[in-house]
Amino acid sequence: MNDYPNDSEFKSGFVTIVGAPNVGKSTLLNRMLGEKISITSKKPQTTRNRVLGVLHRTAAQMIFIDTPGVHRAKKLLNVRIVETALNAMGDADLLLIMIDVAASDPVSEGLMVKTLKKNRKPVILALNKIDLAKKDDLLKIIARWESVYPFEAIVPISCADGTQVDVLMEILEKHLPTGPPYFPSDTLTDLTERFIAAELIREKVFRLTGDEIPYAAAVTVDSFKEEKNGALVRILATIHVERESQKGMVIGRQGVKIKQIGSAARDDIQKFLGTKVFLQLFVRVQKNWSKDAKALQKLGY
Ligand SMILES: Nc1nc2c(ncn2[C@@H]2O[C@H](COP(=O)(O)OP(=O)(O)O)[C@@H](O)[C@H]2O)c(=O)[nH]1
Ligand SMILES: [Mg+2]
Repeated sequence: MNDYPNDSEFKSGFVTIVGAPNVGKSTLLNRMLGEKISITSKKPQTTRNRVLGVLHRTAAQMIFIDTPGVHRAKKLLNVRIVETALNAMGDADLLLIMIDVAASDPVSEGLMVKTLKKNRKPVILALNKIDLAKKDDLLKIIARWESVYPFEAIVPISCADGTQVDVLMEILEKHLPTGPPYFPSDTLTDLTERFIAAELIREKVFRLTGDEIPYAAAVTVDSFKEEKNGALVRILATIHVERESQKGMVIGRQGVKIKQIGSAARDDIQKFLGTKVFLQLFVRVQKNWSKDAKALQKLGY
């Protein structure tokens, strides 16, 4: 780690991103890192596992933890998420709460604030999706949040077009403790390339199939081989579904759907790996994988 200046002013720390499903946590992480390591979609519960992403800046190293949402009754959802995140925060230095300004829910947000008050670490509030809000409404939303909790900062942002994301990063950096970096300067994430490839395929299943399939689907990478001195990566992967009928939907008429999924996933994996990718997909029925603990473990959950 001697590629960093030995600077007593250098900042380094963990930031946990917390918010209801679909507020844009994974989109924000990808935008800050400039790399897609956390998959996103319009459907809630896209993120299934914890994602760690490392952002290297001139004077700071920020380590972000992107958390999955939690399935619960709607009103309690935000509270549960914050409770879970507070419990899971462990050694985190900063909490970044994210709200969707176009879908705010005063009741559950009130409960969330109550939960937040048990926390002793600094909290920054990002009000996301301001591209969808009217200016008047946004001002009211800011005023409401200012009155309910002593956030270190409230930052309106849009992850869709990048508005104020740089400002948010400055503010996060300001509130990090000083200290040496935790990771070498070439570390982007603790996830393997193989795992990210599986996730990028799962993202296409989320985005390109109907309502039922995404939650019934899991993806495994069965083989991941570099060829031609690393210029080509050959990937064989399986999309697991729970029922024969779902298999039909993933494959589509004359294989149209699976071709779409495969070519969109290949494009993203190529971008991520920076090499050519040959991707071959299989679809397999594995009855009730999502309820079967053993099957879940096998699939990496
Ligand atoms: N209009 C708009 N959409 C956004 C913004 N940020 C994220 N989204 C969309 O919101 C959806 C959920 O985003 P995602 O990052 O998966 O949310 P997560 O569940 O909190 O991780 C996706 O369709 C994103 O493209 C934003 O600033 N503006
Ligand atoms: Mg997510």
